[in-house]
Amino acid sequence: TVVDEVRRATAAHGGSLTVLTPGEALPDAASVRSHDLVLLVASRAHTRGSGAARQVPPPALAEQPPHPNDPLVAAATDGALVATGGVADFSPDMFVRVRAAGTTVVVAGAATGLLYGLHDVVRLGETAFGDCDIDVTDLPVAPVRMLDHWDNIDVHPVMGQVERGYAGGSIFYADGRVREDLSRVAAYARLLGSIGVNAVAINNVNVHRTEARLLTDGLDDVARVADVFRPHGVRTYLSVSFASPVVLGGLPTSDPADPDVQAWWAAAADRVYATIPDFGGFVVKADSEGQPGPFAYGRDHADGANLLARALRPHGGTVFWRAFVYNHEQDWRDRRTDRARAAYDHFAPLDGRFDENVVLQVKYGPIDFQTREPVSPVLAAMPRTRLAVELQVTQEYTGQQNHVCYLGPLWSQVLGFPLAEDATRDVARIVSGLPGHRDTPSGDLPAGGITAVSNVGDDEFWTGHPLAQANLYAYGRLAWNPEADSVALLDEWIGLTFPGADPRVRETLHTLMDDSWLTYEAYTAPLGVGFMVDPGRQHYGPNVDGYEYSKWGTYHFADRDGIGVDRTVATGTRYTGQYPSPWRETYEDLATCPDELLLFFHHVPYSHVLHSGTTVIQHIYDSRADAVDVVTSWVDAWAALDGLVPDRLHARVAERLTEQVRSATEWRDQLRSYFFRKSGVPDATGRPIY
Ligand code: GCW
Repeated sequence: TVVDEVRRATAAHGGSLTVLTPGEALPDAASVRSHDLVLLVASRAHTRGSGAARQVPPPALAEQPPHPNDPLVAAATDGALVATGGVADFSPDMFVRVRAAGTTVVVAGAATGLLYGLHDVVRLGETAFGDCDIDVTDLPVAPVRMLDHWDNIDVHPVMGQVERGYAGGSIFYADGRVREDLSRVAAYARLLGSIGVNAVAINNVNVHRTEARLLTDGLDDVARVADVFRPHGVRTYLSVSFASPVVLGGLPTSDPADPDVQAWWAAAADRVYATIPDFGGFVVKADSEGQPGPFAYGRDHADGANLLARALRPHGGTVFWRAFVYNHEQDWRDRRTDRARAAYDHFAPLDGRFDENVVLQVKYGPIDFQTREPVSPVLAAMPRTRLAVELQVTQEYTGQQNHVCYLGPLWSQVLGFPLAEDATRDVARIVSGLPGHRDTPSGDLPAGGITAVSNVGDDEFWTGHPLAQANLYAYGRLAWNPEADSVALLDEWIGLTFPGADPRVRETLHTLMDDSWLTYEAYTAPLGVGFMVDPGRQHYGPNVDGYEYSKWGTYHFADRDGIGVDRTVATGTRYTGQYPSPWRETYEDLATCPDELLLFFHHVPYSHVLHSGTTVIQHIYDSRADAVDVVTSWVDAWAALDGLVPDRLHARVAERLTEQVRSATEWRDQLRSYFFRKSGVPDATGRPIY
């Protein structure tokens, strides 16, 4: 009867109705026209074994046979459907799920909403078919929810194939080209669709020679990848080199003001869209860590971004332009230059100058994906610019997928941080174009989205450390709903990944993972000071002075008396002045600066007493030792799950935990010994120092 209602409503709106038979694939977004309706009759069987993050990807929804007794009706309309009780005004990704008269109905305004609604049912499993009446409306907060892949086609001599990748080679490329067999990409695409990710950039932002050609000679291959992502609501993007007109086009310049350069980009974009009509756009790292950019021609980053935006504009494409621009050739003797200031200094003055189809992509912190950083002040400084916040799912600075480090709580904190408008507008609202004060009319606030660097590779478990899958899962779910509880999302992931497992599996995973980010922080660089990682080992493991006398602008300034970076307006680099009130005052004043960011903002003596009541030096000693005890206890906890989870997965996690204990111990001993040797202050607990 619901089907009949839907059929009547469709006819009333002049649409045609398609009923998919089980086994048929879902339509892609482009094929559902206004007033058309697509119904898929699915069933309880579709909810089984479809964990979004399982080691062996689940079969597609439509591949499973229907169960005749448990109807699920999913409907896509253009908006004014009333069959389920007055639902109207769908945005494309929105869906409504209703349980009435023994039938579960998913209604959406477009094929993507339908897809998300079906995945929602899969996630819920039996609950979606329960007796209780449910009526749920859901839609994502951020319009773009993107994953960036730092994948190279060629294997880079230092970085490997995937820059900062800890899960083997690329799922996209092998043998110097896009893979013939894209079945792994198809499984990944389905996984991304299931967590609401709707955009993917498929190559490294450091665009090397071979990869630059994806934009030209490689287009047919990129189109094959886009074909695989499309049915799952995911649009494909490319990272491009700003120097493409020179490198690929043979022009003498890439100057944004040069008409030949403009024409080259326009023609390049025309070719892309002739091959891939729904291509997403470009991601650009310019004038950053050696990548070419507009500075070479005396132009600024609005000139640079708009050049590309104007080429994409006629086709509906977007430029994601990264704000990660700083001087990577700094003299460590120079105490006035502060890398934390760089993005704001470069970009805040350009607010209002970017074209409508430019999104400025800002790392969550002012430095570089550290375990603990304050939120970037750029996100509060550009109200007339579309902004996206960039997170790092790949664990470059958080244990490189050897360490258990569940990042959901870090991202919740970033997305929920009330940065702007008198601390009423959080980061998620800023990047989604929502006002802070809830009584402020939304007007036309610019919206960008949420982006992150992916952590998958061709590894058997996708992410190297099997538990790192939870980070990918939580990223998508938080980008959809930044207010979701990150531990509840972890719980959801556990349920989908280990369906029907012994309750001890769930319990143990919570023990290991809930606070693992804080545990990781507690044995690595203290109190927000950052780095202390080993430059010779790709940032893995401790090396307190590893970057202290280098050109990279990341210093801790520890001497015999104290440690930390003075970023105050009063006596330091004036970085705190980049924040709106109340944050500039909060961070400026030692009395209000939170402990966990103390050394990011202030240089203090080791005897400085934290709000927690302990001194800085004793905190360094204690947390490092306590954290290693915690990690050590995980080994036995995990061992007890032998036989309760798949054997290979058990073995892989056990192996990584052994390495985590070894590495955490090294961190503990190097930091405790280093600071004892610097300060001469003994550890009050008398635990060993070397
Ligand atoms: O954190 C740094 C990484 C680089 C990376 C860069 C960036 C892709 O160490 O590997 O380059 O950030 O974000 O561009």
